[in-house]
Amino acid sequence: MLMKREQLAVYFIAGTPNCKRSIEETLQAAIDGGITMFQFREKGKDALAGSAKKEQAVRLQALCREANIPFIVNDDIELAVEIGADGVHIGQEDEAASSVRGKINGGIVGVSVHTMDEAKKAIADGADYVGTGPIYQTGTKTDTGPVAGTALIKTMRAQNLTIPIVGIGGITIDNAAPVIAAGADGVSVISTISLADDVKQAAVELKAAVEGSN
Ligand code: 3NM
Repeated sequence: MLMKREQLAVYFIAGTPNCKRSIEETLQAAIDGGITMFQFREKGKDALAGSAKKEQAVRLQALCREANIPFIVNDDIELAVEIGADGVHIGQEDEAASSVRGKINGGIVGVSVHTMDEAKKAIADGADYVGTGPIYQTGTKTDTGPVAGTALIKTMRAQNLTIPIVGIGGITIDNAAPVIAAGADGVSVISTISLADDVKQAAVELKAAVEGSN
């Protein structure tokens, strides 16, 4: 699946430990609210592993297929290949994007970057998009670097990097606009959607915040 930069607009990420209701119910409501891409990130306490993780992935992939949005797997390249996911998202500690690209047969490769050098390397390695954060304070991931704000996004654009960019970390309906204004194509969120009382409505409002600031 080729990726269009518009597909990063409202990029929902979740694993089973992030959701108040079942992850299927949560993802379906988020899809109904208009998310444009989904990443299965099964990490942390009580995370599924092995066949349970795979079966969960396959169920979520089916919902994304039905809605025609990309289904991306975080880190687990083997799982992504096995189930034919639309792509993978990798961090700096994972293998290089160039090596992942060879394994996933035309799929989307996203890379987390925190500096200009990492961004340039990701591009040289053939990444389809880069994610950068934490833009704001987040309680969801505890091993992030310091809060970065939107400076790197602005620098990437000022230096004419045209790669699709998504911001991540602490992004809400109220603070999404500056991320787009800085030059990002979209926002990645976990808790703003996964922990919302009304998941569909949260996705609707986040999308409006992103589109309103274009
Ligand atoms: N990566 P929430 S921050 C998965 O900075 C992840 O690279 C980050 O969750 C990074 O939207 C983060 O609930 C957590 O803040 C995002």
